Amino acid sequence: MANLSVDFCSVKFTNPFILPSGIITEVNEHKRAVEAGVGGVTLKSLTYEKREGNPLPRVWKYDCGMINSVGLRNAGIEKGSEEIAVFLKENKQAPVIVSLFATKLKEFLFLVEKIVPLNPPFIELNLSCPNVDDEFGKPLGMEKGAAGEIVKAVKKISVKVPFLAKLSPNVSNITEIAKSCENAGADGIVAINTAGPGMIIDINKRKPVLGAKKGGVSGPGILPIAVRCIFEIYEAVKIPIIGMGGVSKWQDVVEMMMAGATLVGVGTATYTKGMKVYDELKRGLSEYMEKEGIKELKELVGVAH
Ligand code: RRO
Repeated sequence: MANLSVDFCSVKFTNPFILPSGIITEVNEHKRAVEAGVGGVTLKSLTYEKREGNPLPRVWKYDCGMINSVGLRNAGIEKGSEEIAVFLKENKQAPVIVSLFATKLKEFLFLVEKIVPLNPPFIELNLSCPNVDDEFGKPLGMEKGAAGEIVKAVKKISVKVPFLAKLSPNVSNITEIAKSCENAGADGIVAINTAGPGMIIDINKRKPVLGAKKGGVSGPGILPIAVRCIFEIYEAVKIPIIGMGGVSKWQDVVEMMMAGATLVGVGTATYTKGMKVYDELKRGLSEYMEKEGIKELKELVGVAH
């Protein structure tokens, strides 16, 4: 096997594959991905209050991927932070990214203050959930001013914990938001969240398939959108990028790295191929590196520019 290890914000990952937020909901269940050999795991975004999520069905597969409107189903920060403390103690194999979502700056700061003492390897600020607009309006990270303001305030209190801003592709200019996050002190960018929102209609029932009618689109169909966003962000910022969106084959991983991703999230593909997808990707990537004489993955990052 080629050397697949990667340094990201001075944290070592044994391989570049990350489980994106929300693929697994229960904190403790993330050990399934760790046991399957993923490089790092992102936990489901936590909110201030416990949330039951949107009406069922929340997830629907289709030919080119998946559509979801989970609606931030999570245990809330009190219970969630207790579960995370246990998970962090038990799991030292793969770096953990704790993801947080809020609709107000004050709330974000409260969540960050609760998580920082647990000293996780990373915090992700989810600035981009596509499924709660009807409840809260547009997510804070859809606009560079608000995104920068949150990141700046979080920087002041995050002390030693590096934090990442997760961005939406559903904006007219993703680079100005990424730049604003970098200028405000973010340590890295996660791109992209799901696209859309989209809708699928069951023609027999004559109704949208999702309980919430519309939802974020993921899977192979959005790969070109993700690659374009990562390419543009890479040209605009110096901080590293976790690329994600539609990756299901080793060739997609190479493409995303060439666009500028240092680490690569693989989520929807675990629904279609199971957790063994990480082994398949590692094998494919390793063979490619050996064939091309690549010693370290960083040689690939951004070469398409
Ligand atoms: O929970 C969700 O509905 C959800 C979230 Br928080 C997100 O960031 N992205 C997504 O597609 N779904």
